[in-house]
Amino acid sequence: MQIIEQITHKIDTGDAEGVAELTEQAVSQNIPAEEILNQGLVAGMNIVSEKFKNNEIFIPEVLISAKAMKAGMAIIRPLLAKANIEPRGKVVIGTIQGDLHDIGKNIVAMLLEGAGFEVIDLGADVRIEKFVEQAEKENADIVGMSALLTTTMVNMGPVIEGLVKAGKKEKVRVMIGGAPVTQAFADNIKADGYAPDASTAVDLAVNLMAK
Ligand code: B1M
Repeated sequence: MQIIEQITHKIDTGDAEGVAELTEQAVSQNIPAEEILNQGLVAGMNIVSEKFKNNEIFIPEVLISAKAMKAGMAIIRPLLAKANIEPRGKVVIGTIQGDLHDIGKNIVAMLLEGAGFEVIDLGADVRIEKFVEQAEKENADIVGMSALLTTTMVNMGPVIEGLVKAGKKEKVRVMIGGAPVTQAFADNIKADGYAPDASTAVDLAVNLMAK
């Protein structure tokens, strides 16, 4: 089995130590960090997602795999972030209020950093008001919100309304994503952009900065 496939397998089986070890090995073999992320780590999490959906595994197993995913991400994060470059823009990002899913958001944050953005990561379950406060405090160019639940994506619209009320919407662009989010939903809540995956999120952020 190739090393990347082994990483995928270790995510699936929730072996954090194994993932860390193999990720180190892949890095030392000069396999590009983006390849390790997309073909190895994310591919593993996709298998886990599918099994969870089909009731083949349950929350404890998913958490163990999520921990393994984080072990691998910690190793490649510094490689994705380019040092000493003028930031392309400042992004305040977080998972929306009520929602604890942070794996996808972390990947988006990591790739944005890698593409030269300064990223302020507010974490998960971020209050609606906190997005507005932090956008103002950090003088953000972009606010990025992630939601994985149909019950929490509805909290994204009020953030945009909060930015409008605070007189910030003219300056700040809002981008959203996460499994249940769609372009139609983004249009409906008047977000400036939606991205279905982390690579598209980077392209979107670059385009939003040009506007
Ligand atoms: Co949860 N969960 N979960 N879960 N969980 C889902 C989302 C679910 C679809 C599973 C299912 O039932 N089929 C379902 C939601 C159903 C719905 O709302 N329609 C669900 C549920 C129901 C729940 C709980 C309610 C379960 C319970 O307690 N009964 C509970 C909710 C807790 C809460 O948040 N309040 C819960 C809990 C959990 C865990 C804690 C066990 C764990 C999260 C661990 C963590 O994140 N630290 C978990 C996980 C892991 C999942 C699944 C299996 C995988 C999510 C994931 O990490 N995917 C998920 C099933 C699924 O999505 N098919 C599921 C991998 C990740 C790389 O993809 O996050 O989509 P994703 O991110 C992508 C894109 O969406 C995009 O780029 C990323 C990378 O390409 N993207 C953006 C994401 N954010 C973006 C932002 C952008 C742009 C793009 O701009 C800013």
